[in-house]
Amino acid sequence: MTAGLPPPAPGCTPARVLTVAGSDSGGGAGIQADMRTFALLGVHACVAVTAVTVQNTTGVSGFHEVPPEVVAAQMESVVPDIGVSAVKTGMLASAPIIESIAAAATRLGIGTGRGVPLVVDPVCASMHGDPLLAAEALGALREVLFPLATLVTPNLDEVRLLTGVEVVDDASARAAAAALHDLGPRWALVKGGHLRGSDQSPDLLYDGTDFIELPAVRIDTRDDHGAGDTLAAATVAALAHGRDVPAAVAFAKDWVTRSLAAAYPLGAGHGPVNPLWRLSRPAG
Ligand code: PXL
Repeated sequence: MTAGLPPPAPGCTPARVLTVAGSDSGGGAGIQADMRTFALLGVHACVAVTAVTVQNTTGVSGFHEVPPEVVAAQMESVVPDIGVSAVKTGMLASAPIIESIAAAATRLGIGTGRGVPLVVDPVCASMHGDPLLAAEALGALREVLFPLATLVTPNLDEVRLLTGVEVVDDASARAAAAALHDLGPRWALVKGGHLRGSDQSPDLLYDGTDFIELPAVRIDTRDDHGAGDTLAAATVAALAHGRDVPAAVAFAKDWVTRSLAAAYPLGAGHGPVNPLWRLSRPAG
């Protein structure tokens, strides 16, 4: 399936996307993860930076927020000029940044029912538990951004923070998907990758009517930094190539599973998932 997305012909303008996200100085997650996957999947990515994190493979020691109006200005600058056919949000840091993004998205025709699909990866904390979103910003995420989202892609910790539902089995995963969908997105994806004690990593996709199960074998690696970003970025790339949401998510699930299988150790902590497996031919 990953053979999937057609490469752009030389000299031809590829599909364009926008990522609204934070920078990871270690190069594993955030914008840097998004850009790797976007490039390998043949889309041109514009960037609206929300925050500059200071981090390495052992954790996040701090971050500097971009002023909310500058986040919106980046979006306003690139979207009318370059044109984008799908948008992703990742680390958003604060409620004022979320509100500014939602207002800009509405002005620019981004979001469910507006023409340009919006994938919201509700990043709350790093894999080490370091906060990447102010606790008081959860309400803004739920109330302002989720209703605009075509798809939301929380992991199980984010599901608990956003809905109060603790996912432990299939029934609670369905309850969580329904609670997420009630917050307004067109589709909700509950990612099972953080399910404890399982050799499976099942995801569950829900549109308010049908549950779609996306099974996958768990790849047992400590080098999984940037997995969530990579899944959402691959989904956005597939949407930009014209796939519908279930097909885009299925494509992305396969992409991230292969990228986890190819992950490499780095530094003293957690290495990144590795979409560079796609470059299997030697250069030259
Ligand atoms: O993987 C979530 C994420 C997103 N964005 C940034 C991050 C992280 C996790 O550490 O640092 C900037």
